[in-house]
Amino acid sequence: MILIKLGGSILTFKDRKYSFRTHVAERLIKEIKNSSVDRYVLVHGGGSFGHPGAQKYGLNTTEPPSPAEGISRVQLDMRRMNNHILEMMLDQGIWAVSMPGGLITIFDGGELYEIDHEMVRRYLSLGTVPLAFGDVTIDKKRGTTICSGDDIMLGLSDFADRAVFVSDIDGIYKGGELQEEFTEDMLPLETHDLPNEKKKIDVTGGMNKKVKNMLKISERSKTYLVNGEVKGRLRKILDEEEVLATEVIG
Ligand code: IP8
Repeated sequence: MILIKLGGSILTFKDRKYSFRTHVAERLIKEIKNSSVDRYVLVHGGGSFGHPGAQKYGLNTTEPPSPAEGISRVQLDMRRMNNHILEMMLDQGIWAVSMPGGLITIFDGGELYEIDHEMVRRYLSLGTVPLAFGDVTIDKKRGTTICSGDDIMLGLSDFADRAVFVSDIDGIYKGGELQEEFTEDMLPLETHDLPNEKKKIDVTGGMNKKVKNMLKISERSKTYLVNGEVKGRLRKILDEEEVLATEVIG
């Protein structure tokens, strides 16, 4: 099984609320379809659908209680985004099933505590494509928290062969240089290592947190970061062809 995450930064313009990048999303779904990969889970992030509301209602803070209105509204925003992708997949004959992060996970103090592997496995075995996404979820200590797409990637990585993160950068940079391979000793990343970072609202922690998470995933499955803005790169990495990307090695 392959895990593919389409980041919110590629699916939306992060500084314009609810701006879904239909053409980019359609192309990326086609690239997956045209690749040789047939057993996969697709995960997506929140971008300008999930993050502004999560920030507005303080859903990713340790301060209880999370306002019921915020839980409800941010879940709606994420389901709206998810529906765009779900419809696109169905239009291309990919039989995806929606799996809200809020219904397949439980958190404890902001950390993933449990993820419903069985649900994911059973849908996979029916020949469908689980389409999971970042969401508001239940937290044993805080009441609720934000489950990011990256948390879902980590949670499912123990039965994945490969994990591919699709972003809007060519890979991970260190000291101005794109790294073909990234290892733990290269942390932390500094601001100048993060080309697009500053403009964006990201309630789930920024690039250092993402890379740390990828390092953990890479202990279980081969892990890559690839630029989805450039046509063909996602298809190539899925087909294990030579392509510009970073392999994260934990
Ligand atoms: O963009 C965040 O998911 P991410 C989901 O993968 C929400 O961190 C609701 C902000």
